[in-house]
Amino acid sequence: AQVASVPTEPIEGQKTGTSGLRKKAKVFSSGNYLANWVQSLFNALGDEVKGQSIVLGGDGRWFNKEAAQIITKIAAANGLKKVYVGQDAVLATPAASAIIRKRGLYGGLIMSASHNPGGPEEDWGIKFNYNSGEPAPEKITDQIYEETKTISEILTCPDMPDIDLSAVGEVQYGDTFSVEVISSVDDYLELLEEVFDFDMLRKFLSSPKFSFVFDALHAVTGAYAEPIFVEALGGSKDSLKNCVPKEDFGGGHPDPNLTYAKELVALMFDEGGKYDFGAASDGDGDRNMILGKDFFITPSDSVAMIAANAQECIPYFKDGLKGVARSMPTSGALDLVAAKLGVPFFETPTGWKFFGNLMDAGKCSVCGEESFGTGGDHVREKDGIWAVLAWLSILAKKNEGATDLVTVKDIAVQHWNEYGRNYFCRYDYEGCDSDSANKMMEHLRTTVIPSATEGSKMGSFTVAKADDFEYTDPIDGSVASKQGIRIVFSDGSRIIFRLSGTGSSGATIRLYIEQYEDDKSKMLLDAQEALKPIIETALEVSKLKEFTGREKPTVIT
Ligand code: VG1
Ligand code: CO
Repeated sequence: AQVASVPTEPIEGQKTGTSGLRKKAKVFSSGNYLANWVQSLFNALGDEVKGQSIVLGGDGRWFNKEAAQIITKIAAANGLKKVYVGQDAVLATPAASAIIRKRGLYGGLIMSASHNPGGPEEDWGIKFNYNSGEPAPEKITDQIYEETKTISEILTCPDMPDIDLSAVGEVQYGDTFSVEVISSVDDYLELLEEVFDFDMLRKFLSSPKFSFVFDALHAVTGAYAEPIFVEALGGSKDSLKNCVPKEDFGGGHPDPNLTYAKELVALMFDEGGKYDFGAASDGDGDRNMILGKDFFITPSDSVAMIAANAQECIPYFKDGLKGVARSMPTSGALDLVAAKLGVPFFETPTGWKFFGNLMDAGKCSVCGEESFGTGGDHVREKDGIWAVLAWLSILAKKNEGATDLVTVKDIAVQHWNEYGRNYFCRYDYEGCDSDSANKMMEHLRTTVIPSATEGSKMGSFTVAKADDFEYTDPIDGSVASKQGIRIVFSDGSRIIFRLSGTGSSGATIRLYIEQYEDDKSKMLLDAQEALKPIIETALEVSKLKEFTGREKPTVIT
């Protein structure tokens, strides 16, 4: 195809956040906004990307199909050899990661703003994943941002016909470029079949004593739920809720937590709960929420419980775990499991990109974040359906030979009795004024941290240390600083403040609270009750109300 150079000018603010570039869909879909970023990406990658193959797909939100046409034409003009596209431009984030790894691709582009709402009035996003399937490291995202500041032309192939995204198969454009539309599901499902014991799962899902429900929140895992839970695992179709993906996610907020997954929460909690197991996933299929009957598993506990049971219940881990990792704000439940298993443990900044190096180096098998992200080293992204299958595997195994159903709650309570319980919760203050939020962080950094010396008192707590979290990657030595204000107390309780890096406007303050309890009589308290004193202390020292005018968080998870 004929290459054309289209003049353009830099657009401000095209800086990658925690997970790709996210803005209002209106912004992305107007003028050269998307094209500028994509061209900047190829400029940043330089000669290395020429002649290479990438994968392209997304979470099915509004503008993805048009974006796929724009991106493919720019890819062709920039000398790529081939673009694999998920059918209908659909690929869950972990599926894209799986495809990069399986097919040995140079990388991939994922069109998603994840759990942010979709539609013409809502959010859009894009990110680049590199050759082991991992979100691009900061070295690359920083370079892309530099390129966006000086970009002057976009290379594209305006005469190239649009791809038929619905037809699986390869189409050649000229001598040097082709596009292959591939199944959104096949590669990913094959990988899951290698990781888990599908025979065991099939048997368990058909057992009359067990019932489950999966809610795709009208988002991308809707495209995966039937082929995986029903066709491959023999589950009932009635178990699938909201599994027809929609461009606006049915007007909802595709975030699997107790606030936004209302329908599922009602099914699992009202009148004592209708199902034994319930799960949901987010916009792009990398997050998960795990529920038992009338019972919530916090993501921080989930990763710890999966790690503790992995070797026994999941064939992929039959030789044991190489190591485990969690993001800094995630509770210390996983640390206790790592110590018991005697495996290496890592604490990384928020965002999945920091786990990739550890996994590539063979130092981490299972990792997780408090933000409903859990995963293993079968891919380099968090993986919602993987987490669901991990929990189903634990349940299936524990129920082998059992007369009464061993429940999600039974597994959790047994875990807490063994390790103690890390009570945890997160308060989100969404849509704050950016200046006020920054001022509060500055207050914490310059006033609170310096005065929080070892042994000093904060409310009824004694400070052990306070800092602004900094991470040195043990593999490549790169340093990420200012990753969250952390106040750790002598009993291991923690207060953490950070600003979100995934929003499309304003500022979101996240407050994370953790308190450890090993008194066996206190394993089943209400988390909000158990954490009340420390939450009050956090709000007091941060002066959050004064700075933001907010009486209450918008979301509690
Ligand atoms: C949030 C979460 C973080 C997660 C990120 C991407 O980031 O806190 O743990 O990795 O979203 O998840 P932030 O910067 O807003 O706190 V997803 O499912 O939106 O790709
Ligand atoms: Co997501």
